[in-house]
Amino acid sequence: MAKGTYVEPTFERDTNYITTRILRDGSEGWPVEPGRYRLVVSRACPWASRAVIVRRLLGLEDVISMGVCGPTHDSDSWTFDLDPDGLDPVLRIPRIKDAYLRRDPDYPRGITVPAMVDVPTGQVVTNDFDRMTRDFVSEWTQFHRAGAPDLYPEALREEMEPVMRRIYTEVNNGVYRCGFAGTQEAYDAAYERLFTALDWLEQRLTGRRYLLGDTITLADVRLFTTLVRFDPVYHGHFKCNRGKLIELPALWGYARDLFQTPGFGDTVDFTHIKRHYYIVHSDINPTGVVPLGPDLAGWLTPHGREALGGNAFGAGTAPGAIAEGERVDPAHNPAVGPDGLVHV
Ligand SMILES: N[C@@H](CCC(=O)N[C@@H](CS)C(=O)NCC(=O)O)C(=O)O
Repeated sequence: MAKGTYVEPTFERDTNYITTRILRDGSEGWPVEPGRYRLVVSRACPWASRAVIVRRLLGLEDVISMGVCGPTHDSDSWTFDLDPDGLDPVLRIPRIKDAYLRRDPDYPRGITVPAMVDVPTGQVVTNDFDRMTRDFVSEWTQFHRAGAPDLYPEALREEMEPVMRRIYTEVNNGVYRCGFAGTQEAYDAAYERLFTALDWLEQRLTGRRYLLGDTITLADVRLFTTLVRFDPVYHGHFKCNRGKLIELPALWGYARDLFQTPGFGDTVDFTHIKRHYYIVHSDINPTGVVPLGPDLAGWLTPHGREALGGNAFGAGTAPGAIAEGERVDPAHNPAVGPDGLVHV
């Protein structure tokens, strides 16, 4: 999101991306090639977390490496402060901004995650989160693991697109519209829009296991990253407080169902999430105090959604082990064990 938007009456997201695509036919200059690209993320960021989840669901870890920035970027850039020497071990840079400047020395827009970086040249190829995950699905097919789910099934696309669109504008972005509203009127309108959409989703998910029916799709990944942040951050920090996620029975059951599904909860770092929002957004939380709650124990409780039928991976299988360097710190997510997996 662009700097300075905080004081605008109505929050506007910077959606000007570097839109170059990494394609099988290499027609935009960057071909699909195992080992060539590095996905740079922050586990705090909901948009980056989509890419983290999709990469794991599809089993692309061995072909696209991942660099993880610390949760509290400064006004300049996300940094690799979690790495021992403050440098990304592959790109050998301290800030993701450096990869943006390699691509364009006068890069004028927000330095955002997720970003796909070309390792040989050190340049950002794309930071278009929407296209990125779609391309993981359609362009990297040859490198998907055996048993990878079809996250964008041909037969469901027509129904999926408006659902994903509404989730993006009303929910993923809707929470930010509440949080960064600069006037009472803008906030009131944003709050109405958000909870209207959550009521729609509560209804939709009452009779369906997943958003599009019996198996997970990209639409579920997109909704999950907002839901998992709702009670820890959006309810308080962004004033999305008509109620908590845990008070919406279908959405809460659905969120727990996904959380307990390999590839979802095992990517979540609650500590990074809370530190990012409460510390970085000093405009709306000037003290920088990070709340201790909420109690996260509920994420592991039975969700009962099996009764709706369906199965997350359809004809496929769940992703397996997580490489040691990619595990979420168990101190940051009470559901993960030392192997990085969620244990129900
Ligand atoms: N800008 C993208 C999503 C990416 C994004 O906004 N990432 C945030 C973190 S959650 C970011 O990197 N912000 C840094 C900044 O704006 O300085 C969008 O249009 O939705």
